[in-house]
Amino acid sequence: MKERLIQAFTAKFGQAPTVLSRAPGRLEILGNHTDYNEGTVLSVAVDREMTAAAAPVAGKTCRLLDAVTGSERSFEIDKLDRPKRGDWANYIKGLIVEFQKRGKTVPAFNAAIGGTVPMSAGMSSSAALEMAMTLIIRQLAKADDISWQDCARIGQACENNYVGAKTGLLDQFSSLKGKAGQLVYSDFRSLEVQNVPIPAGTAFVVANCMVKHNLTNEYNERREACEDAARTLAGIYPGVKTLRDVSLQQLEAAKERLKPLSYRRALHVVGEITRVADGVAALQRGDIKGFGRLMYESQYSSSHHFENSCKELDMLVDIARELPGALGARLSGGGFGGITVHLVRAEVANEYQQALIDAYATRSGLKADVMICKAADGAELLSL
Ligand code: GAF
Repeated sequence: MKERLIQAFTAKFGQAPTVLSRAPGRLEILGNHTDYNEGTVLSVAVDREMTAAAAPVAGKTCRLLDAVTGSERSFEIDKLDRPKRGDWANYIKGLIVEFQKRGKTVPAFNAAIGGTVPMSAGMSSSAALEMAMTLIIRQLAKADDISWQDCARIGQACENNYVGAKTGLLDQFSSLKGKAGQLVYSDFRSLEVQNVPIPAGTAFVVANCMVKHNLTNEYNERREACEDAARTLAGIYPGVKTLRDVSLQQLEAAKERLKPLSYRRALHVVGEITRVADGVAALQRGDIKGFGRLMYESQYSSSHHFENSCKELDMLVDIARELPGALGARLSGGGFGGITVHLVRAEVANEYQQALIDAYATRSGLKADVMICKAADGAELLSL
């Protein structure tokens, strides 16, 4: 992987790269749409990653190569004010803008990117690309004072301001703080993370339902509804700033004063934050079945309260309930299509994978892309 990227870089730009990085994609295991409500999430960085190689150049022109598709871009480093809708280069230009806003001088550079995170499937290929490139730009700009949390914020700001999706910090945190064999527990209020061991004898099976709806509009609408609920609740309960501060009991007691839609969105988020705490406790006492049940409850809540599931995702989770070896399953990430993550007994993971493909094909007529994912270490610069 690394060697092929270096070769592609050298062939295209006629120079050797001076800096190289990798950053993994992620799965969200429990805690859906909680990050931008200052909640908590259990996620995992996976063994599918984006890699990037770069070298500074004289002048102002940056050149980019997507070493997988051969697609190329070039732009002037001091003319980045207007994103081109839908262009993959936005994920890099937006980062440079954020470094510049923080007073950093980013030299022009050539960069080649590659990777194995499936695109637009819900494993956060975009955050993986952002984090791989953020580490590189930090190095090129000699910006050692940019902390890992700042790196995550730079990726988020790139999404929010340049790409136009009002996403939280989950994907960047997971990509940066993953660890082999471990989950990532993130607290989006304190911005602290801890690694939590993945229960022995389990595996993650990931199924792409092969349907994708418009994420950006739906996502931004969900966020607005959560913020609307938090504003109303802040007027009722002193000290409430975000949905993180609200218990399920308080939410129920205030139900009639909330817009029905905002109430249902808040019910999902507050329920998810509760499920993350319950999930951590279940893992601590070695209750894998209890943990799996929380994943199913999370899916129910997505489907009925947050309405960020779809019939294909529901179908994959329904199939899981019938297959031997499944402990729990739910959608992972923003929703509206994309992937489900299944926690299964490791010894049946291969058979489970095939059984899921077959049952989904029979019921939906679609061929799901199904893979087994392992937990991987977080993003890093690599030696050349
Ligand atoms: C997407 C977003 F990018 C994350 O910030 C998070 O909100 C997630 O959806 C839902 O939990 O991956």
